[in-house]
Amino acid sequence: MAKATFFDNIADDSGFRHLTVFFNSSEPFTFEVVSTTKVVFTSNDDFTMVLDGTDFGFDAELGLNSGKITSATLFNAEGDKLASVTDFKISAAIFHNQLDETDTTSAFMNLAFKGKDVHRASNLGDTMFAGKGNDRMIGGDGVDSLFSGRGRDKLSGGDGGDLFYYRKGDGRDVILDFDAVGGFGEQDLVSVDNDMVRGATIRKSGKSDTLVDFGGGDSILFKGVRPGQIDKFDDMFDF
Ligand SMILES: [Ca+2]
Ligand SMILES: [Ca+2]
Ligand SMILES: [Ca+2]
Repeated sequence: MAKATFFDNIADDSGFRHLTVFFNSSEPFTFEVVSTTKVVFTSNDDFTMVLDGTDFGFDAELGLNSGKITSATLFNAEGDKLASVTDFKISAAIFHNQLDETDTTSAFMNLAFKGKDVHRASNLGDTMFAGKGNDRMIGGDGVDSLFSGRGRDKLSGGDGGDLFYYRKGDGRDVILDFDAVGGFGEQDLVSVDNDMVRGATIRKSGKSDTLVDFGGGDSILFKGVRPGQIDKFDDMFDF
């Protein structure tokens, strides 16, 4: 189970920044094998990602070619800790191959977050991806963007109007603290395909919850929300 923790806002204006920039082969970075247990990646704007692990081996042609990565810590140019990912184990060689092959930002995250993870936001607006598996995502203050992905996920946005991204096949998710009433800066929203919204049914679940069922095994349970508080075209749309 990976644990991802954000200490400071790592997103830039595009919303997808430094946790991913290292893993995008279009972005220049350098890396140094400090020891058999430590590798440091440095981006062109001097952010660093420290990978800790075991038995790292390096080959001049193949690059990082052996060992396991067990934690990743991200720092800004001033050395402030921005985020950490711990409690996982991925092959350094597989990870390194992904760096060469992928044109996406998500090689590391696909590998590290494929199981059951816990993602915890900072008190600024964070963008978090949980990938596959039955994950737990915990937002903080600010506008958080939660991409919970496949699996039965348990989600909390925390204070502030948060954005929950939901796609076909994402499974039976639960939002523990959805604010459907809103008020300035507090309204939470679900981004979901407009066709899915049109086909959705809304019903009461248990004593005080609301189930929005998209069919095909896809649903969101809104804990502590009454059915009358969910206007599907107001709380849920594709954005
Ligand atoms: Ca996951
Ligand atoms: Ca899910
Ligand atoms: Ca919220």
